[in-house]
Amino acid sequence: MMHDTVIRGATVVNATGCETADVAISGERIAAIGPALPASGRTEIDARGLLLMPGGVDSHCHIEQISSFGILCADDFHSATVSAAFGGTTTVIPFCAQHRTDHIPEVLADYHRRAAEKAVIDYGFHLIVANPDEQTIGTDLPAAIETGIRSFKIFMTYDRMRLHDEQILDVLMTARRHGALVMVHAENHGIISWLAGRLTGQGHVAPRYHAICHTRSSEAEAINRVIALAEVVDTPILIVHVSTIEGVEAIRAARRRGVKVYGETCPQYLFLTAKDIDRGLEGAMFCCSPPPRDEAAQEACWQGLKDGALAVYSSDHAPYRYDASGKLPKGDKTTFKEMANGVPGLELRLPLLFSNGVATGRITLPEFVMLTATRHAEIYGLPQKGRVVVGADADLALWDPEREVTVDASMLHDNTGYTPYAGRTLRGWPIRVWSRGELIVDQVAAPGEIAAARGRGRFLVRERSDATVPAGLRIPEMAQLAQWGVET
Ligand code: DUC
Ligand code: ZN
Ligand code: ZN
Repeated sequence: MMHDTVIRGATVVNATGCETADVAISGERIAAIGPALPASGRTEIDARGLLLMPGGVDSHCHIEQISSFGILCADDFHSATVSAAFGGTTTVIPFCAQHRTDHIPEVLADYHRRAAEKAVIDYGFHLIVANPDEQTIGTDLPAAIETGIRSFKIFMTYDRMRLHDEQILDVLMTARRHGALVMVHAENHGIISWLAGRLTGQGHVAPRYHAICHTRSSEAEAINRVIALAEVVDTPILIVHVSTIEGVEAIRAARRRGVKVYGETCPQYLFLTAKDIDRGLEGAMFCCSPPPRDEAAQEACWQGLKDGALAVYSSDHAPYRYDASGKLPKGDKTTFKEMANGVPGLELRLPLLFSNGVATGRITLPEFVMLTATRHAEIYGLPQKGRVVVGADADLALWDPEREVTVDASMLHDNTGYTPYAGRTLRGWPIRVWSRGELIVDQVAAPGEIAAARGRGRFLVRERSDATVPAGLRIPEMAQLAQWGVET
């Protein structure tokens, strides 16, 4: 029997451990794994000295999305997925964004159409819920779940997106009933908008004030509040883009009580600080929400990733150009309240963590795979992704752990036009990437070329995952109601 491809002698890395083995691909799947596989491949690759890992799963990125300010981000489904592939990521889960007056079925149809035309790797969707009215709660969310969109994002801040506590409870209850995960942007709206109003009123409009308004306490308060809400209805939640010591600790403490709350952090909270924002107008290129903090917060995020308080490491790729289309709608008169919020990170997510985590000994190779691929697949219901096992999709990245690359925006494939990580030298780089058995990036034979047709990426119908199953913990009042036979 002949395989399509056999990759020989790499160190194969899974979240469960490493082994030296050959890996055979037939069609779209991994067909065999073992030492010295007897069958040959039409293509044979000598991968001794290299690492073969599951392609990354990036469960938090913004692609061709219109922000609540009406700004379209810089990447479409083609540029974003090409960029992801070059960075060793083979699955993305971006957002379909409902704005307050939008009808969800139309929003979904629109994102589906655009992604199907352009994506070069597989993708799922989360749905941003900005208007949880009866139609949304009773009909549209259950219908979206039926089609494999098993996660929603909600906001506790932003005038045009935020939900009140009662609305959050409605969304949580719907997720509980139908088996979906609620992702939460947790920041206290009042603190941020009150401080921003006072500062802009006094003419303090530079990007550095963005990091001041989004206080650490605003993140901590909102995380604690949404955990309390989730406990009322015993519904799992995932806090996205956690940036503070206090936020990590709130999640850790809740998890110790048995609450099912997952945390996520992102490159900007491990590798940037508020000092990066404090450089005049150019600080806009480092502005995201929540903002990067300080070295102690970076340390807390690393610790959270190590001990499980933070379950996943995602890019939160939110690409906006440093011009009137994104960061500077009013040129050099733009205030920090008017800039688009977000930084790019799809392509460098994995190399940054590899270089600063694995190459420095902070995390192990299996932890790297767990944080960048396997846990995303587990939490978001993608059993065919995130693992190098027989029968899984052949989504693979072959890494050269010694390759050194000095980052420059011109070598990246997204449309942002800058990177917050320019000038850093990273060690470890993905040199070949397969998506469902197709070699789509080959930095050895065809450096810089993408060998993937527009639209080859497939929509992933996601399954219900264990992460969505309620913990079975009742707060005393809800337990009392249950005893009295009162339905909630
Ligand atoms: N939240 C995100 O997840 N990304 C960009 C901006 C924001 O508020
Ligand atoms: Zn957010
Ligand atoms: Zn985001």
